[in-house]
Amino acid sequence: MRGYFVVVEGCDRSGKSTQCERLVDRLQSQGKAVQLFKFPDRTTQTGKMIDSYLKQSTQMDDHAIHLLFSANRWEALAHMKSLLEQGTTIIVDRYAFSGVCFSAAKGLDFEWCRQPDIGLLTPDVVMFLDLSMDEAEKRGGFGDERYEKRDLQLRVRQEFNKVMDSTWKTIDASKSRDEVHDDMMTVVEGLSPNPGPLRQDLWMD
Ligand code: Z5A
Ligand code: MG
Repeated sequence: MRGYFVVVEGCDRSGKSTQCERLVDRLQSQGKAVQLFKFPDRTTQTGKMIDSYLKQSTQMDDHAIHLLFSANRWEALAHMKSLLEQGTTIIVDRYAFSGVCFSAAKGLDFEWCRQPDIGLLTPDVVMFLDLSMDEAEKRGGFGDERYEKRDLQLRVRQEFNKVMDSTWKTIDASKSRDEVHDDMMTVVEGLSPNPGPLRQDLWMD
């Protein structure tokens, strides 16, 4: 059987990276084949350009950086696909949904933003870690990265409301780390035992 494709989305500081790592560790400790992916993947050539942009070392046109974030996902596609087909579950920390929501929140056209990611793999489930801006700011405040600003983050949250559909699982990220982890495990354990063929049709409807 193929692996599951699990995406974790959410606003800044909601605990995505913390929880993705915990999910991978827990599932691996159960003897399952699981691998973590994170977007942006800052280690590749496109990822290095994205990293430099986020750290405000370089400037870039909003459209150009949007396309780079998308390219960063396309370059991982073959690897993700082959793992899934071999039966490895992948836990993905941010995906195309972040891509659209951040760029649309900056003012780019929503439909234009979706175009470059059309035809990527479609996740089996998206978990949205929901956290208010006030709660997020209690977690250490914002750093120096480009998008770590309150007004932009509030607009990103509104854009997420547009991309999420009834299949998304909203997780209350204000709970303790253990409680959030348990809620996420419940979602993963509830995935269909027979997920059907891998779908490479994101936003093709
Ligand atoms: N971006 C984009 O524009 N286009 C795209 O296509 C993609 C991304 C894919 C960098 O992403 C930026 O890229 C991001 C979106 C944009 N800009 N912003 N904002 P990133 O994923 O690399 O960002 P990050 O640096 O990892 O931050 P993050 O993802 O927002 O944080 P997080 O992963 O959700 O949270 P965390 O690091 O796990 O936890 C944050 C802190 O809270 C940390 O101190 C934890 O110990 C603490 N924490 C975690 N859980 C809890 C609970 N339950 N209680 C209390 N404290 C907690
Ligand atoms: Mg993170």
